[in-house]
Amino acid sequence: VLLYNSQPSGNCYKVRLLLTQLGVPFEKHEVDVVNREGRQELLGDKNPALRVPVLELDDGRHLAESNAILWYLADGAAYLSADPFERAKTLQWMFFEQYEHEPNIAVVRHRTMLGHLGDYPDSETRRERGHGALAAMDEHLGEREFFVGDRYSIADISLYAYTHVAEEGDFDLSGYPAIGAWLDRVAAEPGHITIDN
Ligand SMILES: N[C@@H](CCC(=O)N[C@@H](CS)C(=O)NCC(=O)O)C(=O)O
Repeated sequence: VLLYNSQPSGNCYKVRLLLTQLGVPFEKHEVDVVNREGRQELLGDKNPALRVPVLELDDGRHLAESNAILWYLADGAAYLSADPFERAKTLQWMFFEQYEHEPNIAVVRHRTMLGHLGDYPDSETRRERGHGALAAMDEHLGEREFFVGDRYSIADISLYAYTHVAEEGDFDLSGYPAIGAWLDRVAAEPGHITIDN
């Protein structure tokens, strides 16, 4: 398979991590996520949102949205439960990731890395909401090892991607001990790779 990729993107890292843990070989096509020039030509017929990640299957079909890609790749494997309730719980946490977590933590990190944080009036609101998401995660993880069904799954991969680099957005994680322990557990999973891989 081919992955339209941005190396620092947590959304793309989710897919690289799962592909690696599944042992699926893949190639990367690097896309500049700051400069939008040529994006329509490159991704127009592959992802209506013109964003990465986009996975190109060997038969030429394309799939976008990081969590949809995780779901497709993990279905039938150990990283996604076969139990209907646990599958719905997995979706619950992946929607949480896209609504409560990523728009706040990933956006603040991105702006911080580019030195633009202060240019946006909503940055502090996003930081507060990001902390709200982290507090919810910390409470959930206080009683369990992983997000769903007490085993590592794509819910963990989805939430790990931007949590483990939250400090690049100046989110202090020291007040979230259960998240700290969970980050270590995820990083100790067989086949784990870091975001620079
Ligand atoms: N909801 C999408 C978000 C994808 C996304 O925001 N991709 C960013 C990189 S992390 C991107 O392509 N940005 C370029 C742009 O918006 O022009 C997902 O989960 O895959």
